[in-house]
Amino acid sequence: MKRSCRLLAPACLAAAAAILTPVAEPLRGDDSPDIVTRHAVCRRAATPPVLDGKLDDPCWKQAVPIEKFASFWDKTPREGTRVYLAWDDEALYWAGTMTDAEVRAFGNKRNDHLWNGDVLEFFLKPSAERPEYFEFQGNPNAAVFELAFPKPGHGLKDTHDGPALGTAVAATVDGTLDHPGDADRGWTLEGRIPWTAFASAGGRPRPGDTWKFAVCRYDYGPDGTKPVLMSSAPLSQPSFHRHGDYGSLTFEGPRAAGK
Ligand SMILES: [Ca+2]
Ligand SMILES: [Ca+2]
Repeated sequence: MKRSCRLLAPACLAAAAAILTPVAEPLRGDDSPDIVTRHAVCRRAATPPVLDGKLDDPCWKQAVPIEKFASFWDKTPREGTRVYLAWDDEALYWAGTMTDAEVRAFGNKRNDHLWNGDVLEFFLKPSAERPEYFEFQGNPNAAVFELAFPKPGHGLKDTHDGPALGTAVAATVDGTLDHPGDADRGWTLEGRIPWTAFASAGGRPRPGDTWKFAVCRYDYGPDGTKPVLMSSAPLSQPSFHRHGDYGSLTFEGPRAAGK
């Protein structure tokens, strides 16, 4: 299932610097406060979200947003990305809202190389003891990319050769897609990953289990500029496959009524 619809749809502080006050260094790196998301929780969804690219579903209101993204390899915080996660017995759900002044997409078929345009990527490694890890992507065209890597460093000459994992995404664009020269506002992605996708690594987690994860993004700007890469994880190099750097994601069990 792929659905896409498009929606047609800032204060200055004067700084009074004391002469003898040293200039503060930007708050970056491993020093507090943190600029990335090292730990996150994935809450149970009492009702699965409707994949329509609109994040008005109850599970997203309950989710703990993942908001700290950075190009950690050069210690640069990146604003404007907010990701939500939820799960139930059937699937893992993910959603993201991204501010973006130039929304552009590459690819509209499954496992096209979506990272040649704006894309949100979700990496998961279920076990520290096992080598398998997984990559999921969605772009503003509501195209999906899904791959199960049997081990780190496992290349794939043609990504279209990967077996279907059953993921789906929906996307909405607030602005004009692939229309340079005007000012867009952003885009939203909403996706579903069935637990069967993780069969090679043991399938669905149990409440309390912790996996390794990273949510990553390519944000392309005007023609001739390099895309901005960012991740929720403290990646020490600009490679999204460095699972040793990933954050941890704990799957919460059902919450008591009223909480
Ligand atoms: Ca929705
Ligand atoms: Ca962009």
